[in-house]
Amino acid sequence: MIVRSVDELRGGERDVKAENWTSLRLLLEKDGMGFSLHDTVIHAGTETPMWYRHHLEAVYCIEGEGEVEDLTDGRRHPIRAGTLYALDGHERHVLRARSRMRMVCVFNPPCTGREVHGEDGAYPRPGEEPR
Ligand code: 9YT
Repeated sequence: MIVRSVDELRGGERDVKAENWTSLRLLLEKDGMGFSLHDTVIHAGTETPMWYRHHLEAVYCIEGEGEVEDLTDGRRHPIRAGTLYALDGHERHVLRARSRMRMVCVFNPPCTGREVHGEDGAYPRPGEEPR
């Protein structure tokens, strides 16, 4: 059994910071679960384009509010605590955080560790070098 708390991850290699977000990676590929699980804080007022070409991602908002825009159809969906969005079609999207947003994110296949978004907003294909 794996038991782990975010408090013990802060400042370590599972604590990954990018310009618009900071993410604590509770489960990664090496944990052998077949998915990764992230506790991610999106900074207030930010706009983040993303595209997971090689992953499916589910994102469950537990704090804050904002919106996600699906760039494949232009639809904007309000996001608040209790709302889930799941990218079941590898959609390009933009996340806009009106306030600080805290999100629980699950990736399949699992993230390996140090990924941040590439120039195209994507994470590398599993097996490729993390950027
Ligand atoms: C909403 C979001 O950013 N999901 C991705 C997870 C997080 N940025 C991470 O751990 O890379």
